[in-house]
Amino acid sequence: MTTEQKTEQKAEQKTTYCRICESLCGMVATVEDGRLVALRPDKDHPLSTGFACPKGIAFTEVVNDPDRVTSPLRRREDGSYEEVSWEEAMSDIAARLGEIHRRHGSGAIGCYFGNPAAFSYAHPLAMMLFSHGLGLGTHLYSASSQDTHSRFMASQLLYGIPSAVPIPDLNRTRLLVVIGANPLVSHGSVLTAPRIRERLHAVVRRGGRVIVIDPRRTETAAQFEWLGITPDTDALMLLSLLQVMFAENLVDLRRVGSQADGVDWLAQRCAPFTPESTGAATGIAPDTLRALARDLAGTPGAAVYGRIGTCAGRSGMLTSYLIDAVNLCAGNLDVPGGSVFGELGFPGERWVMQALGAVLRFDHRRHRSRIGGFGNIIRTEPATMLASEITTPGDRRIRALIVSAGNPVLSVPNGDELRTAIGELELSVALDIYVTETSAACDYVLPVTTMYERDDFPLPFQTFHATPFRQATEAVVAPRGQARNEWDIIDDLMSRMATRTPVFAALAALRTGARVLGRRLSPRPVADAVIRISRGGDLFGLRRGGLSFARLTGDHPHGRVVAEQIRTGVLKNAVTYPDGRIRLRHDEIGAEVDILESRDDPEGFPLRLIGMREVRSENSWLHNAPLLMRGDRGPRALMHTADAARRGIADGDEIAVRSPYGKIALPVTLTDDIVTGTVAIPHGWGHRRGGWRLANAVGGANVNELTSNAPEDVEALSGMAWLTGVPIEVERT
Ligand SMILES: Nc1nc2c(c(=O)[nH]1)N[C@H]1C(S)=C(S)[C@@H](COP(=O)(O)OP(=O)(O)OC[C@H]3O[C@@H](n4cnc5c(=O)[nH]c(N)nc54)[C@H](O)[C@@H]3O)O[C@H]1N2
Ligand SMILES: Nc1nc2c(c(=O)[nH]1)N[C@H]1C(S)=C(S)[C@@H](COP(=O)(O)OP(=O)(O)OC[C@H]3O[C@@H](n4cnc5c(=O)[nH]c(N)nc54)[C@H](O)[C@@H]3O)O[C@H]1N2
Ligand code: SF4
Ligand SMILES: [Mo]
Repeated sequence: MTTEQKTEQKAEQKTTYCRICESLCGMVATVEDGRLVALRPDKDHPLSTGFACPKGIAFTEVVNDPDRVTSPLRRREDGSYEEVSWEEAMSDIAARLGEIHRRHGSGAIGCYFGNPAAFSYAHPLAMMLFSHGLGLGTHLYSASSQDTHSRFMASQLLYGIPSAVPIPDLNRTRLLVVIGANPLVSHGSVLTAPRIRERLHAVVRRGGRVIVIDPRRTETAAQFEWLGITPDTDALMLLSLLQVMFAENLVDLRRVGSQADGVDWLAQRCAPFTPESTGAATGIAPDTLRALARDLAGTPGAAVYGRIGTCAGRSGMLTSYLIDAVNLCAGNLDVPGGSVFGELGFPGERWVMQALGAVLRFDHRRHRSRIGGFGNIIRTEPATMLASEITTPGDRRIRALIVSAGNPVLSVPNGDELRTAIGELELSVALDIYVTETSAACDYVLPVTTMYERDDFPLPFQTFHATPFRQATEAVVAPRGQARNEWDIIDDLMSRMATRTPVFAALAALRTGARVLGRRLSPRPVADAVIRISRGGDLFGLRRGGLSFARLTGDHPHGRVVAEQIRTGVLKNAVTYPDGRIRLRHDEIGAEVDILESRDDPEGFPLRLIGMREVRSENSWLHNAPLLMRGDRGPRALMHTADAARRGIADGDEIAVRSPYGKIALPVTLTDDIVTGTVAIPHGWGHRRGGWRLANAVGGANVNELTSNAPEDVEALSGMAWLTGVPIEVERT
């Protein structure tokens, strides 16, 4: 037997899936002596069929990273960290947190959970139970206010519930218009579709078209049709699409009237926005826009899809609303190949969602952030206000903060101010796998498991699958060092706190009950129940051969397609207003349209900043994996050759970028593949103080030093951060 064969024998192959991005590609983990030694794409996964991107493969380096936090750390006076035991860390945190709660109430406590939390079924649940359990005053934040709040708010207005976000029916569409998304790099967002590149090419192969509307000729745009647009003008462009559809009688008014109220109001509001009147601002020629409106209305099964580029401008909520309005008026909402609503498919889903929608709408009206007065979206406040909530004296001032799976110092506008604010807290605790720009500012860093060290089911993404699909996994390896999963840490914290709110008391009772049965309190039954009652589930034994958590991991390790296509004709279930009808007419939408026409731009900042995701980054946190950092990594600005020439800037020069809110410096690459007047800069860089050596060595500039955390720069209704279309000027340094 060769050495290789011996290793083969000793090594176990475990089927699982990647949870870095929303594609959720199938993976096979090679585990040797309990250690993860390799990850490769799972050929037998029904949707990703042997595909994984470089990040997915490189994740072994994250799990085994020598710079990973593997025991609880406590910060010393001088800013360095000492290792402490879990017992020491947890008893101190519980005592201090309990004391702050007793003295100041739940309003003195803030919790932020970042993007990776959404990939675990247990983690968001733990954060919700903890923060709401402390009382209704707790400030809860997530990455969503920098990502999807505008989209959620539009859905709340249109359909009565933030979670009703339609996705393009990728499998059947004949015309896909992608606005402000770059799926060839991002692999899809609010849309789970592994091998998305092939799936887009398949649209063209079956005779359809893919059009990308983006200020940059992105990796996606380069492979399909590109329509360049001036940043932050999508709302104008969409209003014009609607104007053309109504003016040219392309809207089937009877049909739309059967789905929605307020069509006349919408027609009247968009009437002034002829393509001629918006063309100068958007940069899109009137004829091109007219043709697009006719194609959208004339193609059975066409879909408009928007993402970060349409969500993160100053009018993200209005833009998201208008995308759906265009889909609706073109006759493409809730039809095969159009823009469709995923569902879990459990009995009584409609009534459960109606109740949930009513609660969330009430909560939005009722609970306002202390600074800025922003309404809650899915119970979370705008993270852009976090720094001010810490530094502004008064009732409900945040004095203790728990950050889990987030790096808000780099991901939220005005990171510097947030870092300083964290330093002023009475207590700050980070749950992370690394010491980052954010956790380095915290009193404690608690080591957590990576995705391969926990069981999982991607609960939040179930309704965004382009092909309805279920997969669950057991942990592939044991936690490294003393790492624990977030549920166990938060549960332990709650059990140690003397706080006796109704939720804490109920959890204590459940914990005791579990102990009597010789078990620990676990959220797994929640995920199991969702799987069992949803489409394909075993309905707790009523449906033979149906799915449960255990059946998924045991009998279907590669996952299971539960329906070939997304069901259409489900609008009455998706809309949670009691009459089941879409509501187009809203004063808030009217007000946003008015703002479009009255907005002034600051003088001296003629260029516009946009974001740019990179193939080998995931927001701020894969910059310590050697495989992903090969070559000349680090953020570079991308700007048009003509804009550069006018400023005497050459390719590779170091430039200073100024906005009214801040200034950074970084090297520039020149290109003609970007709309003039636009500069693209990736986010997630700016590593200096963390414990990750490779990331620090590259460092890079934090683009969020150019964005604003003033309340007036946060979207009024949704609390969405303003991250794209920010006015800037650049010069050679
Ligand atoms: N490789 C990689 N993949 C990722 C991530 C990552 O960091 N790296 N992050 C993940 C996360 S958290 C998310 S939310 C998703 C995001 O998924 P996507 O939204 O698909 O990704 P982005 O690259 O941000 O694409 C936004 C696009 O909008 C364009 N844009 C900017 N401003 C405007 C505008 O005003 N109008 C229009 N029409 N377009 C505009 C940008 O040029 C860019 O091409 O990606 C996920 N996947
Ligand atoms: N300018 C600009 N800013 C942006 C964006 C943009 O396009 N432009 N995009 C925004 C978007 S869409 C997003 S989603 C946010 C992301 O914002 P955040 O979620 O705040 O930041 P991330 O960089 O994703 O940081 C994730 C952290 O979680 C840690 N981590 C990884 N896995 C786990 C885990 O399993 N458990 C725990 N506890 N920790 C883990 C990582 O080490 C890292 O520190 O950034 C936003 N900010
Ligand atoms: S595209 Fe890459 S990062 Fe995203 S799930 Fe697949 S392998 Fe993971
Ligand atoms: Mo995101």
